[in-house]
Amino acid sequence: MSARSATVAYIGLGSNLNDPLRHVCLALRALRKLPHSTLLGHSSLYRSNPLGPVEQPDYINAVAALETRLGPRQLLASLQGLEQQQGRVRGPVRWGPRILDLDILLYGDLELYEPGLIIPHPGLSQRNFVLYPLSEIRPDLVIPGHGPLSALIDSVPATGLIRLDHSCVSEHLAK
Ligand code: A4P
Ligand code: MG
Repeated sequence: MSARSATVAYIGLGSNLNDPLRHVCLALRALRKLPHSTLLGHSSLYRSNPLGPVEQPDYINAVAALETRLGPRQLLASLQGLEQQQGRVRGPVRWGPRILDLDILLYGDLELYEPGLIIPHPGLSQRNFVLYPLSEIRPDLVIPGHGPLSALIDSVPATGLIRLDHSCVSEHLAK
């Protein structure tokens, strides 16, 4: 890998199939071990109402801050690798239920609009299950192209979003 300076990226985690709490916890553990990267921290876990066209279970969501020397494409490929390792099968339905979804929400100040990779993530500014966990770890964040996170929060109610008192304890991971 060519030398690249470290950038702080924010990763959105979501799961609503096959013990979602466990899958989000496993994904946080996997992010901790991601090459060329350091997990700086993560939000609480949240339960959220599903956004999407099909009837599906509630989601567990969280946001992680990752300092990384991976470029945006390398990071996306690594995250998709983690999704696959945890058994994600891409179904035909967009926004359908999934074992694990890892989205790049932000990558430093980067604004990118390319086939297969859009940063900031296009749903970020309207999704309470992204904005509230993000503000838990970086309330002062300014979102490229959108402005202060605090202003976005003011315009998006926390309807259906519940912060969980759940830490990813080892017996849960050991299952
Ligand atoms: N892609 C483009 N930009 C990005 C990015 N910044 N990060 C591309 C990650 N991927 C990005 O994603 C489809 C394609 O998006 C990828 O191949 C990648 O090249 P996917 O994960 O295969 O499919 P998807 O997740 O079903 O589609 P999409 O449009 O990314 O959906 P979202 O936006 O991820 O939403 N409700 C609740 N409560 N909580 C959730 O977490 N998540 C979704 C999925 C729907 N409803 C939800 C939740
Ligand atoms: Mg996705």
